[in-house]
Amino acid sequence: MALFDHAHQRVVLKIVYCGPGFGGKTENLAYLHRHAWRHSAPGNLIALATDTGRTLFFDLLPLALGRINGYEIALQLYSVPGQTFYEANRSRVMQGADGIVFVADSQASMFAANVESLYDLNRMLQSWGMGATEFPWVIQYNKRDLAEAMPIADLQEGLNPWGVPCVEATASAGTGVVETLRAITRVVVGGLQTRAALQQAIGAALAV
Ligand SMILES: Nc1nc2c(ncn2[C@@H]2O[C@H](COP(=O)(O)OP(=O)(O)OP(=O)(O)O)[C@@H](O)[C@H]2O)c(=O)[nH]1
Ligand SMILES: [Mg+2]
Repeated sequence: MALFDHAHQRVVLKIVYCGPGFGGKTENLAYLHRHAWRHSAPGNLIALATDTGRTLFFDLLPLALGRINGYEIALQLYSVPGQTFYEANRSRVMQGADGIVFVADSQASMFAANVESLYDLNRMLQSWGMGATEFPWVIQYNKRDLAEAMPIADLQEGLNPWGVPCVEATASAGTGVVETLRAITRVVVGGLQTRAALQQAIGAALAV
């Protein structure tokens, strides 16, 4: 849960990107890192990957957003490994998340993998004593550029019976990446004024 450090007037929000293997989670963080880097807002992108670039334990991108209502706000963006056999690593990294982005792969051939990964996410939320409608999370439909991408209506019907917010993306081109980050912070942060200030701070940090 959000780390409030009242002594130093600092709040850290932990956002975790999960979803099927090869869906584009690391690509989201890499894009945010590249774009924030020019404005010197983020720390380093720490990527713990296999030598083929698959996430092994996690990626971590810290993003400092400046002061809101007197508090220094920082996001810690994690991506977990999507591959099924890394479940133990995944659940360890997801512990304490304030919000989750489920990166779905829009390709028809990946539909079953999306369903399996969503099942995994639901089981984890249940183990935290939460239902899927009680926890702040959003779905990103990634890889919209590919010919095999399913129509959004079909993806919504098949993958999002809860009606959580969704964003279309082509992470490799950066499309929809910042919108996704805005969407998850919108559902994580309560209070309209704080929410608006946070959206502005994200825009400033990423120059969008
Ligand atoms: N065409 C296309 N390729 C994408 C898109 N997003 C990511 N990719 C590619 O898909 C591959 C997998 O992307 P990653 O970001 O490594 O996937 P991941 O979800 O982190 O995978 P794991 O770490 O194994 O769980 C890479 O080759 C990316 O460049 C997209 O929107 N369109
Ligand atoms: Mg990865």
